[in-house]
Amino acid sequence: MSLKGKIVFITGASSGIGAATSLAFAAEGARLLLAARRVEKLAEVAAQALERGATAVHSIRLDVRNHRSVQNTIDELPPEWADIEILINNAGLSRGLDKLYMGMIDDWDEMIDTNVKGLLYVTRAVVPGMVVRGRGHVVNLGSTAGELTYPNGAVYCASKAAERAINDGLRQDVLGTPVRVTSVDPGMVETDFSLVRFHGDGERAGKVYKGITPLTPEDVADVIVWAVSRPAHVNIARVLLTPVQQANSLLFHREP
Ligand code: NDP
Ligand code: 8X3
Repeated sequence: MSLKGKIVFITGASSGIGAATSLAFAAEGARLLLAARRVEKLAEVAAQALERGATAVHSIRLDVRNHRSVQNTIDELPPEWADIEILINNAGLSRGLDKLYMGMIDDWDEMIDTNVKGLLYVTRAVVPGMVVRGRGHVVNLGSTAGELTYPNGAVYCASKAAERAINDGLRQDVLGTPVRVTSVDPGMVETDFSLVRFHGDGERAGKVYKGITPLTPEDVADVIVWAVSRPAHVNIARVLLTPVQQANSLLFHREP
């Protein structure tokens, strides 16, 4: 299925997987609606996207945790941007790596508000239009963390287990419409993810990828573009992808 001229809404487009996915859709000639809180980073991605071949780009400052602002943003889109055809629910983060009984409540709130409630708010604002128009595809970013919980990561893992349940539930609830729903579930991808998790501690973040060739954000973007470009009657329910040196969220082979 050609993606040329299709309106793709990507949350968390300012960094990592979201930025790479924006550029991958740009190369297909899509029209990109990019959202994140850091608009200066979005502007850089937007410029690169136009160079790569995006038909048009519209950037929005958006915090997905704010329900009212998510709904208003979608309701007030310029008419030429209103008919979103592909939604990439990518905005997300981890905070902390602590025993559950020692965890920081603020970290928990931020993960659940972003990864679960934010994803729900965006979905609730965008999918009704897809159903009415009779076309659409939602791609949610899950994780290996959503299918196997690892020590000290219970709340992040729970947020991705919730994503998995929401992905499956949405697919059931749009049955009978042409809307498609896919979860893309990566293992370890080298992005700012670990830097954010450790509140800016670069040394600690670097150790996460030690002795491993991690996935790149482009590897994940590739899978997302593949899933949405299948023929209209094909729904890819879920794709789990890991580095070769990762078997699941607990088991790694690290080179010395
Ligand atoms: P990055 O930190 O590189 O990117 C995260 C993106 O999410 C940023 O663009 C950030 O934008 C955005 N974001 C965070 N909070 C909000 C918010 N409240 N409102 C709007 N945007 C927000 O990490 P990744 O690219 O790695 O993460 C992207 C997704 O992939 C996440 O859902 C993550 O859980 C998932 N994932 C990552 C894996 C990995 O190993 N890296 C593996 C599996 C899944 P800004 O700060 O500008 O708002
Ligand atoms: C991100 C991958 O293993 O760091 O979802 O949780 S992991």
